[in-house]
Amino acid sequence: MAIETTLILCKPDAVSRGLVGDIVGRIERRGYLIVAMKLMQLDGERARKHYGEHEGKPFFAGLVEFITSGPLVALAVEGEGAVEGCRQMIGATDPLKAAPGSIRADLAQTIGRNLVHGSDSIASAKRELAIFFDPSEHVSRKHDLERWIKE
Ligand code: D4T
Repeated sequence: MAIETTLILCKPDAVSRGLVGDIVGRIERRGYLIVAMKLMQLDGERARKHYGEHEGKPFFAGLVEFITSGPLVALAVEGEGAVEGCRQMIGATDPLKAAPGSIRADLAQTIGRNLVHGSDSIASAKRELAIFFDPSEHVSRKHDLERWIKE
């Protein structure tokens, strides 16, 4: 494993339901480090870019409509194996299939309103982070990394 950076989105349903603090709190308590974070409203172009792999699928239009429907909170999250670790914390796409204790199992009911996005690979994380953040928006948490993460 290595220190990785992943993109986490608290989608518009999470913001609307007031669950951002809960979700961010779980990420922080796991020990992952937030290196960038912002509340923003996504435009259609960026939404289609982010969900490009799903273009042509029956749920694509609804997905873009939903992710652009209200503000979301985007985070760049850093830590040892953070891509896989965050996916574990988030749980399976369908909340009914998500592991107990995961964000989706605890807080969501349906696949179309599953609260959170987490990059599914290091390559996706790199591509997706560039959609949401300029490199200059990432802050260094080197000091915290050295203090809190030990192999
Ligand atoms: P995201 O990308 O939001 O972290 O979700 P996952 O990585 O867990 O799942 P995904 O990429 O397969 O799906 C992206 C997004 O589309 C919604 N969705 C998905 C949907 O509304 N209906 C569906 O049938 C599927 C497969 C939910 C998440």
